[in-house]
Amino acid sequence: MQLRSGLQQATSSRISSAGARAAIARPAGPKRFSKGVVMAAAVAGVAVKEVATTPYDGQKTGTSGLRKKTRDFMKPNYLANWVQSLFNALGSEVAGETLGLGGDGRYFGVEAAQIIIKLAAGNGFAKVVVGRDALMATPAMSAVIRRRKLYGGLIMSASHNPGGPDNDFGIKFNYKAGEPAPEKITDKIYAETQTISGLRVADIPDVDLSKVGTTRFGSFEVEVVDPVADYLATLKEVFDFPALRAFVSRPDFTMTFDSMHAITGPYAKAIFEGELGAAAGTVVNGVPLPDFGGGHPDPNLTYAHDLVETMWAADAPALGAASDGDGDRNMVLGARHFVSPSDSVAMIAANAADCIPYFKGGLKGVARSMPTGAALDRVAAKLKVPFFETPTGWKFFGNLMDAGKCSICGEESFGTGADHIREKDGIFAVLCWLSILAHKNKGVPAGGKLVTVADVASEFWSEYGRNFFSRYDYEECDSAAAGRMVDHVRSVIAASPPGTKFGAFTLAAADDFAYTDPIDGSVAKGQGLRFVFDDGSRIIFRLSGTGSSGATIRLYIEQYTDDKARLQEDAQVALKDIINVALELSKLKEFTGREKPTVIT
Ligand code: VG1
Ligand code: CO
Repeated sequence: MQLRSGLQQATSSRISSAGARAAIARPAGPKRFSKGVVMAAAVAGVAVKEVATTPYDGQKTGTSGLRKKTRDFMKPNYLANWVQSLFNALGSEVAGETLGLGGDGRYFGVEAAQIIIKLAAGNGFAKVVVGRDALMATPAMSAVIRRRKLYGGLIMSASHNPGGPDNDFGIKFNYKAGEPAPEKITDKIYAETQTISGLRVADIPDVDLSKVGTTRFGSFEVEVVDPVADYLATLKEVFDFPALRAFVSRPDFTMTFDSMHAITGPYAKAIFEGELGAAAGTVVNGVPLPDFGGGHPDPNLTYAHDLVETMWAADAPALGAASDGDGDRNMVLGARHFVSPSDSVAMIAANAADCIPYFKGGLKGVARSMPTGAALDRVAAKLKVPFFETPTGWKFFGNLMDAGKCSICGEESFGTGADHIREKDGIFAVLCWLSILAHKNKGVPAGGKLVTVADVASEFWSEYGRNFFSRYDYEECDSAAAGRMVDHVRSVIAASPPGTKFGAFTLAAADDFAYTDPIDGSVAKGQGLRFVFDDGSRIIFRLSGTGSSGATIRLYIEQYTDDKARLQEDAQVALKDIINVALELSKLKEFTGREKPTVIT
């Protein structure tokens, strides 16, 4: 509770009179503070303290929110500074509005929620809707914002980063349509954090977040809600739950879902075991723990190793899946079969209209992030729907969806989603795969051979060919060394005109990816160094924007084949040559001293 004592330490607090005035709209533009000013009540009946503060360095939003060490977030006013900066950036818009709030259950979440509630009341919000025990998965927050028409929501999560006092905490803001805040908002927040001088804190007690119900302070309300209900209602509008229930209850079908001790436990239990009637115990590691059981809640082949073992066993279930800390990522596996996320989004898109009621009328368009494998491009061409290639990070999909140009989108980083909400959605992806399997197995009698995940993949590859894809992560490298490697790769790009040979590959183009949003014209530059070869193969380098210390280098590799004899090849074998080209041209080992990546996908 260091942070709260930080608020209390402030010497320049003033309590304003708690008059019976209605909410006062603050003037547009950032709010500036001057010592000793008595603040007006932001909401009728609530006294507001003005608390002096000073800026912290480096409160810059990365790919998805602000992520730092938990101990940084626990420093006096660290979280409050960022939240107040957000409210300053939003200006008078927030007066009388309702804010959503919740997080992935990691350490410091409940304390953080109490701080945020006081700031929301102090800044003129009329109401906060918060998940019970301050819990709310990222996709669920997006659903809550949309269903309840909230002004926006704050998600307390560092997603797939480990949690606990010695690991990471994070915060992100989602806006009116449920989408991650666009860069024009996050840039403003950062500017505010550099000059912040005061906090507007409502003088109200902590709220009991353990029980569903409403607490009132004057005309300010805090409503504690079941974190699952709205999200489930949204998913019921997308999928045919009775059909899925019938399929899941087949005695010859089994599945397992690993919540990795993170937020999806309560959701997965309610949906798979409750609504769909899967056997008790289908959901494993289903109780959210403040430190995720000491694990790394990132659903990939390295960190979800228990699930991988289960799925490679002789008696493996037909479907296995896992999700990350905040529930927006998914990994999908069949028995002894890994579905690459780049393929997963393409396979879902190819089958969506036939298998999922929400997409019955066809897709409006599809989108993927630039480093994501290009299988989805082929599906778009076949379906004759618009296709978009965006920078890494979900915030770039929001505008396309709001404009009705994109139904399904995905990222290679285990992110899959659709326009039912504005976030990637782990459980949604699993329900998509269940829907595909349910549809393809409709005519299979009990005891017959079920169509498997591997069968769905093979069928797709024989139709479209296969985009082999792999990502190498070099986590927590020395930042300066990583920077030097990036500079070197830039110099290689500058010196390599089309036609340059790299091993057996001939360069078609190389650049630093930039994106112009087709809806609002905003431009995002410096989004990844890419080499595209004349056979469509690609090598991409990016620095991660979600880490909390050091630099994580991501190397993405892709190569296409329509050679029927090679479709089932192991991706690492298929990509061996091009991976070597990437390591050589970047001198990655030389610059970083790393012999091997930390994670291979
Ligand atoms: C990573 C992924 C990116 C994803 C982001 C947030 O970003 O590469 O695709 O959108 O994490 O995911 P970066 O900058 O580290 O490469 V989540 O589930 O952590 O909110
Ligand atoms: Co996440």
